Amino acid sequence: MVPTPRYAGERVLVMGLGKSGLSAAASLRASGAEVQVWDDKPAQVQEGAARGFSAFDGAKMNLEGMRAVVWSPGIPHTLPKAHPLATRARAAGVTLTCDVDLLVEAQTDATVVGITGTNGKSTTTALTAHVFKNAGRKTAVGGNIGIPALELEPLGLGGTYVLELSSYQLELMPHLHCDTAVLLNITPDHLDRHGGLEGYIAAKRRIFSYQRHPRTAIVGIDDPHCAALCRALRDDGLHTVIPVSVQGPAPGGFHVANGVLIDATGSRPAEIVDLKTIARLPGAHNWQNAAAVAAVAHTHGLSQAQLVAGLRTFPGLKHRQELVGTVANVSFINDSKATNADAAEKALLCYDNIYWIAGGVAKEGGIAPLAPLFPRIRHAFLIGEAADTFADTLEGKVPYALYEDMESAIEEAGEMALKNKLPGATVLLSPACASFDMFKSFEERGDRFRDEVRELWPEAVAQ
Ligand code: UMA
Repeated sequence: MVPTPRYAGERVLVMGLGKSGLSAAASLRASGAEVQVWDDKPAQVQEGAARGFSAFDGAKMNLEGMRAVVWSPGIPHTLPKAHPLATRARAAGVTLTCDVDLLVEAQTDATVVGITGTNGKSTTTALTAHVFKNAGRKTAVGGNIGIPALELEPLGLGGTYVLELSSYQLELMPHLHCDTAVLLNITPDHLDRHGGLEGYIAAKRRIFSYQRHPRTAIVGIDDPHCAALCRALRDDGLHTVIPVSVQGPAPGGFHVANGVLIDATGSRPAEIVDLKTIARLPGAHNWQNAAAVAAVAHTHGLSQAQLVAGLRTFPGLKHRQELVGTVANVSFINDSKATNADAAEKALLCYDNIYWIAGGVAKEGGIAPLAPLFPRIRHAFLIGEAADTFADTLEGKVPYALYEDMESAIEEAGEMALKNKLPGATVLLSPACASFDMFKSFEERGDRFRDEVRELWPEAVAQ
């Protein structure tokens, strides 16, 4: 646990008792703060009580003299409608902050690498941390990736925190100071929370605020929003800007050409590694992640050999094109994190001869945007609420069948793939849907996929 001694003897309210709130409350209490907590869900108030935190009704609580409100990032505080407690706190002049801010405020001697972007931030964060740890650096990884910041170890001087930062967290970080800040890409997301695309971009841009030496800004330049931001950062002259691209050269930065990662920071571009030879980093989206990691490693003095060793040994993340196993040349891939068509597209692009398990609670537009990739799909196995609509979209283009449960879909998909013996055949769970009609979360859906594959084909092994 990271202690937060600056709050010793101060009154602090922790709003929201999910993962981040509970860990913030624990750190603050252990550091001598007078902690009050609140959550709008009675079950979470009880969870707090079970850990010894007394809840004060947020609607009635006296906020005068409160040092800060540690706000859970998922709770709207401004848009689409400000939570009344946020409005009251601001009126009383109390700062809204979040657990990650408390970490960077407490660990000023440690190095902070912050990573954001609409897509790929979890993989880039995990990969950066893996490369650093593999090179023997004292490293801790957390933030939006699912590990609350204050649950990490105190690292102090010589340590590096690799933090995934969401747009929600970036808005709640008055003490943010990344030594190295990475912005991978921007496509419209969470627009209701930020009042539109401009607000979302402004939140992402905050990652470059108050940076400390070497003030390195690593920016993916393959979308127009980030390309414009990269130019603006170069123009301001305050940052060391390193561009990253998988679509073309990135002078002074890192790019990927035909799968080969290239360092163009020196006088002559130098090839680092052919990413096509690294099975755990499939697809152009992962190459962008790898190029950003190369830029971070370069900034922090890692050698090319250390970078490549880390890239090659990265075990990958669960539920993101996770290779569950291979049976007689058929690969079983768990991409349960793909909760929309955009994310499923990234996986469909990586494989040929796909036996595709899809469905759940569809997003607007369904799978229609994926039509150019339909020729890669040998058969679709549809589940959940969206099955009928997806069937309409696939009609006449891709053979399909509907299933009551995911287990039957997995069994049929695997049997068909094994019988057809097509080269590079892949049974791919990449649902293009949220999971809530059949599962508690995308994690539960992915865990069930992995368990079922291993039960049906115990010989499936992930190399
Ligand atoms: N709550 C209220 N009032 C409300 C709404 C919620 O009291 O009006 C309470 C809920 O009852 C619940 C708590 O707030 O008890 C939940 O807080 P939270 O949503 O911030 O969730 P945490 O469990 O604290 O998880 C947060 C991040 N969640 C969000 O940003 C939504 C996690 O990111 C992060 O991993 C975790 O902190 C640790 O840092 C998740 C996420 O979905 C993965 N992030 C979004 C994304 O990636 O797109 C931004």
